[in-house]
Amino acid sequence: MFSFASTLALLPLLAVASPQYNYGPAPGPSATTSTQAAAAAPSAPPSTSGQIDVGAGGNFVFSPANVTASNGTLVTFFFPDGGIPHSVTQGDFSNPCQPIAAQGGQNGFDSGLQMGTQFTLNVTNDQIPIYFFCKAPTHCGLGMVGSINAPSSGNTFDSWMQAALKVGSSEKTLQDNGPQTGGIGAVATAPPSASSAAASGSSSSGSSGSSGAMALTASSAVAAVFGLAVAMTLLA
Ligand SMILES: *[C@@H]1O[C@H](CO)[C@@H](O)[C@H](O)[C@H]1NC(C)=O
Ligand SMILES: *[C@@H]1O[C@H](CO)[C@@H](O)[C@H](O)[C@H]1NC(C)=O
Ligand SMILES: *[C@@H]1O[C@H](CO)[C@@H](O)[C@H](O)[C@H]1NC(C)=O
Ligand SMILES: [Cu+2]
Repeated sequence: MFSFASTLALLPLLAVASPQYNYGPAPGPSATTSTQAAAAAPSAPPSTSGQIDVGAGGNFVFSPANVTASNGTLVTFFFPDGGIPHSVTQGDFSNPCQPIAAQGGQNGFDSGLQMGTQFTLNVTNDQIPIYFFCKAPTHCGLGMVGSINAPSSGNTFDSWMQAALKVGSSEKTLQDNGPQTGGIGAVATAPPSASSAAASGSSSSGSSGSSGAMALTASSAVAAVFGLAVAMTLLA
């Protein structure tokens, strides 16, 4: 008979070994505990109809990181006002952690490195996936990436994240050329402006996406319970 004590001993192992999605925080020593995530969670006002708000920063995440937005929807990124600058830079699925090449004379959007500002995109073609990343050194390779209208198979948000994590520490340091308006599939019509969210405290967004530290923590708990159930079934 399988003892309760040895089941308990297995728990941490099972939690680590169980499959779980990694929508927001990068794996690794810097992003696995909820206390760290809570201390640095990116914040943005709640989203409303036609307006999606994304926290851009904190523990190297966009929150929510995978959003769905139809034509004319505004997606506003809020950069935290402290310490580490971040960017929202349009990327290319086939070339992670590098700015997308211009298409037909149109460059990708790029907020440039920012702190305490907000940057808004207007979705102009909801039929194409839009991928973005943070160009601050090492952030993309740590998984600071996001998508708008990524497909549910093929070039998904998950595979975009995995591609960035694969670049990892070999990420090339990018030059910051300041804000670039325009964009492909979503356009910035203005450079970043002073953030209206600065005074709103630390309310954490994430209502319209499956990303963020809380989702990760919850999925870890589910994975641990699931792992225990599987182990007891196998060992019974
Ligand atoms: C977003 O872009 C569409 C199409 O170009 C335009 O009609 C709309 O006015 C824009 N929305 C805002 C708030 O600028
Ligand atoms: C959104 O706009 C693009 C570009 O004009 C167009 O190709 C696409 O069909 C529009 N999407 C919908 C749902 O109408
Ligand atoms: C990301 O959002 C798209 C819709 O924009 C959805 O089809 C896809 O399943 C989402 N992916 C994840 C991993 O949540
Ligand atoms: Cu960043």
